[in-house]
Amino acid sequence: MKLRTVLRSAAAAAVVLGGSLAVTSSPAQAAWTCQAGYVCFYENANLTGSVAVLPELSMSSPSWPGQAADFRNYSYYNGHNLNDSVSSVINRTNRTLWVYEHGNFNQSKRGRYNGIGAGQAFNFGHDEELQDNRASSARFYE
Ligand SMILES: [Ca+2]
Repeated sequence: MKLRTVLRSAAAAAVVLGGSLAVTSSPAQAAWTCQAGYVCFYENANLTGSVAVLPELSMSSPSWPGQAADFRNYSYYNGHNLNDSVSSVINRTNRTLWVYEHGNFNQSKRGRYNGIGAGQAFNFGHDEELQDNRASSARFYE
């Protein structure tokens, strides 16, 4: 009797999971798939949590200057501010993206930075590199 109950609830859980996968089409939801030509920043590691897609860093956008000098001006889809909160990023452009610890690309302050290669997904927080929850600006620069 007890075993049957467990099996029934497991089946119900599988149905619920299948239903949520079918409607994953909005960036407001977890596991947003970053589109080709865009850079997507995520609030949590491994490209999870809320996402921010900055038009300034997306070549397919008309507002492309290739840089975002101050992450305080951006938010994720959940409304949280981008500054000092990014944990992972995927660069789906064909150029290297540079992410900096301070605003204005570390130009007025020494800080850490990381280069994110074309097509690369990256978790911040490696030794000696830009730490988790510290990114404050980003740009393409060759
Ligand atoms: Ca974070």
